Amino acid sequence: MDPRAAKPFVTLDQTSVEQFAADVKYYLSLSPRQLPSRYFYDDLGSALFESICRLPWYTITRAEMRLLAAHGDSVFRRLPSLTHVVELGPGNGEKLRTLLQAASRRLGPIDVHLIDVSASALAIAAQNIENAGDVRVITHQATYDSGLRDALTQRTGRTLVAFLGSNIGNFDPPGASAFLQNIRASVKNGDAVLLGVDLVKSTDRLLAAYDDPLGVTAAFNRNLLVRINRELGASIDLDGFSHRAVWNAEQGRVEMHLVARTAQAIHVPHAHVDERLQPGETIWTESSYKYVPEQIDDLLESCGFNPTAQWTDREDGFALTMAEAF
Ligand code: AVJ
Repeated sequence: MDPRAAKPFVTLDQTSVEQFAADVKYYLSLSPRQLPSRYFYDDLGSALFESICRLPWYTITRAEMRLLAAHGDSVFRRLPSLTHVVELGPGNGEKLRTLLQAASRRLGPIDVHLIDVSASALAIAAQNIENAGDVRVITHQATYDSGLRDALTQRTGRTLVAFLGSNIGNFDPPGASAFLQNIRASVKNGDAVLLGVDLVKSTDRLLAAYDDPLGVTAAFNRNLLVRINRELGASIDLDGFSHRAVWNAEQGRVEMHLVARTAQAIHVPHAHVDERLQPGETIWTESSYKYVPEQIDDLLESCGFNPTAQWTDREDGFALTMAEAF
């Protein structure tokens, strides 16, 4: 069947309640206790994240949009005969739309592959990108790994893989390397990556971005508990946990935690979880690694990509880096 007949077409690969339950059980039993940050993004969590992006204290989104608008044309100039763009975790699609619209010459026809675990995010992103030029949007409801494999088997010509929004910050250093090496293994020489990465800045600014005065990030964090209650039949006392952001200078990351205000019991019937937390005990829910520009180049190079351009926003400390597979 001509894939152009169904547009956008969707590949199913949904995270199940069973997987969520298994992850909650496993990660809560670790020391220190954890919950994976990928579970932030249900409908409410995605809406809260979109609100975070509008907060005056969270500068990542605006800084990156400025860079994409200002330098998007340079990105495409460096990629003549581009035929495919793959974006991992497109969010609402506005970043990629801004990039595509920055091209001064006519692009296309271009196949745009969007990969995300959230069907609703994909639908919104696809809509936002479909009218950004001569593009055909193909969505993959999948994890990055399987979605990427899927998207790249359909590649015919030169490909750009975009990983924006400082999403790479959620990987620890070995994870970030493994992730980029996996991309490298799936692309060909001359294909490129575009990486948006938040930079190290003053502790005050880093903490304000992850512990905002309006409490939106706190709500985003505590929504994990809301999900466990609703989806796994638990009755965790939401008021029993407070939000905490920490700058871990040694590791170069902002950490988010949920802190038990008093002794807390976490009983999750569907996950066979029965944990007791001491007052002050924490659940580590996210790491957002921050980079210095040279670290980004080194990371890319060590993973088989040759950095060809880097644009930085000095005001908000953000870097957009382009690199070519060698
Ligand atoms: C979407 C992973 C880039 O780490 O800054 C925002 C998520 N967490 N506020 C980030 C997030 C708290 C965000 N990323």
